[in-house]
Amino acid sequence: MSQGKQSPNDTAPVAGRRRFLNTAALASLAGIAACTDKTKAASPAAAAAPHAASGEASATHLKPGELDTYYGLWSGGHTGDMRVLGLPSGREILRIPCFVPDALVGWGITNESKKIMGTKPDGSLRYTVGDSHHVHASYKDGNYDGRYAWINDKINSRLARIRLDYFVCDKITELPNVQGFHGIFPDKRDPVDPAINYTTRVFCGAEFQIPLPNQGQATDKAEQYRSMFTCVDAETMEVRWQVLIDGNCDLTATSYDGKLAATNQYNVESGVHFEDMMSAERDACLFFNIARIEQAVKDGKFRTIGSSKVPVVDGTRAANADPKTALTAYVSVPKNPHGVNASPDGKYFICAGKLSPTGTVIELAKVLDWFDGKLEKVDQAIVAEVELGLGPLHTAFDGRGNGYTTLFLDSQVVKWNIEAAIKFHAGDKTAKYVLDRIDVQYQPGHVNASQSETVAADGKWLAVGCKFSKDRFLPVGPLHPENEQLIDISGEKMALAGDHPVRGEPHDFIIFKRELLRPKQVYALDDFPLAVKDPKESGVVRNGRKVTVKMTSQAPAFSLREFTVKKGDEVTLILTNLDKVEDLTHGFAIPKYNVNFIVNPLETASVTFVADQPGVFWCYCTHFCHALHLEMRTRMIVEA
Ligand code: RUQ
Ligand code: CUA
Ligand code: CA
Repeated sequence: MSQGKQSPNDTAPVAGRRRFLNTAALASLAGIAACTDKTKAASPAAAAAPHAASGEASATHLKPGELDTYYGLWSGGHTGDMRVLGLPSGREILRIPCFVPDALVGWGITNESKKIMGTKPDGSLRYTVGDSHHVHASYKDGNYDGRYAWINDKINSRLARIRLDYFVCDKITELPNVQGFHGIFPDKRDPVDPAINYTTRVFCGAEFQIPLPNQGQATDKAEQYRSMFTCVDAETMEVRWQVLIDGNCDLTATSYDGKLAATNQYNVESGVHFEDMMSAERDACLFFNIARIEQAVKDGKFRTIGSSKVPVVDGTRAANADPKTALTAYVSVPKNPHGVNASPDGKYFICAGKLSPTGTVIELAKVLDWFDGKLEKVDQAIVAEVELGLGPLHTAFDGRGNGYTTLFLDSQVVKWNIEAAIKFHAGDKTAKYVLDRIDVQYQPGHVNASQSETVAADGKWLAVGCKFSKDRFLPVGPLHPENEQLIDISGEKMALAGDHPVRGEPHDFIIFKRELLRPKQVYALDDFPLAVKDPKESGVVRNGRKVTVKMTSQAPAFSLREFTVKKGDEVTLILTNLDKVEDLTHGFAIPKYNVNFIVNPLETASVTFVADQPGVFWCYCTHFCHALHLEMRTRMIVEA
C-alpha cells in the first residue's frame, strides 16, 4: 500500500529509495548511519534552515535552587535500574535499582532486596544481569495517579514494580514460558466495570518465539516456536493469564476505555533467522479483546503449559477467525513495524514502520466494530498509512492532534498531524500532514512528550533518546554516552533545547507533571516487621549456630560499640535507622565480608552472612551523616 502513495507535500520530493526499504538497503543504511554523518546529507530536510529557539527553551537552564517542573522516569538499560530525571533541566536525581545489584543502597546485599530480586536455594541471587527497556506508570481516569511504575527486564523476562511514594522497587515477577520480554503497558481502566477507572493489569509482550514447553524437545522445528502475550495483576503482581499467538510481540499499547491492548509484530513469519523475519511485505498489529479473554479464563477455556499454572488461552489466527467470538484481531501493517502508541484523544493507535517509511493509524472504534461483527475486514480499521521518513520507530503526542515520530535512519523527529494524515490517506492530496522536521544527534530510538500517553498531554517538552552521541560530548574513549535531547514543542516549529549525556542505555521513558507525585521522605518504622524500635533492644541473640545482631543508628553512633560472634556462626544483622530527620541516611559496611548497605530515616534492613574469618572488623558508616561521621563505627569481633 505504501508503495502506491504519492509523496506528501513535504519539504522535498520523496526520492524513490525512500519509498520502501528492502533488507539490503536497510543494512547498508544502518551501517552508514552508525559510523558517519552521511545520513544527514542524504536527508532532504537536513538542509533546511536551523530552527529558532523559542522562549520556552531557556527554561531548561534552572537557576541554582530552582526545581524542575516535570519528573522523567527513564529505563536504565542494562544497568537494570530505573532512573529519575528532573525536566526540563535533564538532571539525574535518583537511580532505583531493580534487576541488578546496586552498591550504593545495598540492593542485592540486604535480605529484603534479595527476597524481591529472587534467590537460588543457596541464598545467592538468581540473576545479576538485566536489560530494562520500558517504563510506564499506573493510571486513574486516563492520567498518572502516582501509585506505581513498572519496568521490564528483557533478558530474564521479569517485570518490576516501583512504588512511587518511596521510589523503590517492591516486587519483581518472572513471566513463565516466554523469552525476550519487551513491551509493557498498564491498562487504563477496566473493560467491564466502569467503577474501576484505574490500572489493575499490566500487559507484557514477548518478542522471541520458543518451543513450548521449552524443555529441550523439538528445538529444530521452527514451526513449533511460539510467543505469548501476558497479563500481570497490578496489585498482586501475579501472572493472571497468557495468550498463545501467531507471530511475536514487540511493543505494547492500551486503549483509554480498557477494552483493547495491542502489540506490534515484526515477525509474523515466525522466522528463526534474521532474513526470514523480513521475508513478508507486511506484518501486523495484534489486538487483544480484554473482556473476552478474561471471560474465556473464567469459563475454563484454557490450558496450561509445562510446570506453569497460568491459564493460557488460544489467540492464534485459526482459532479467532469468527469476529463474534474472537479474542484477538490481526491488523496488517507494513514490514517489520516498531512501536505502537495510543493517541491522547483515545481514538488511535499508531504503528511506526521501521523497515517501511510509514506511520499506520488504526482507529480503535473500528477494531471494536470488527469484534462486534459490524466491520467486514479488520484491516478496514486502518485509517491512514502515510510516509514519514526513513526508519520510523516511536511516536509521542502533544495533545493538539500531532504525532512526533523518531526516524532512526534519517536522524530526525518528524511532527505530523494525524487528522490531516487520515484525510490524505482518504484521497485528499492537498492535506499537508508533515508539519515540521528537526535533526537530532543522532539515530533516535525512543521519543516521548510531557504527559504524552495520558488525557492530559500538554505539548510542552519532547525528549528524544538518541542511540549515538558521536561528537556531542567530550571524548571519553571508545564507549560513548547516549544523548537524551530535549526539544521544545510548544510552538509550531520544534526547537532543540538541550543535550544530556546518559550512561547506556536507556530505552523508553515517561515525563509527567511533578504535582502528580507526593513522595514520602521518611519511612514508617512500623512498616518493617524486623524493626528494632528502641536502642535498648540492641544486642546479640544466639540460637545454636544462628546469631541475630540487633542494632540501631542515630547520628553519629550505632547502638552497639561492639558485638562478638564465633567463627562459623550464621549471622543475621538487623539495623534500624532511628533518625527521623529527612535526608539523614546511614550506611553499614563490614570489611572483608562483602557487606555494604544503607538505611534511610526510619528504615530497617538486614543482612545474613557466615562469620568465616576470625578477627576484628571495623564496621563503619559509609554515608556521610554528621560531623562525626568518620567516628561512626562499631567493632565486629569474630572469635576463632
Ligand atoms: S524499544 S528504542 Cu525496547 Cu524501541 Cu528501545
Ligand atoms: Cu552515619 Cu555516616
Ligand atoms: Ca517481518
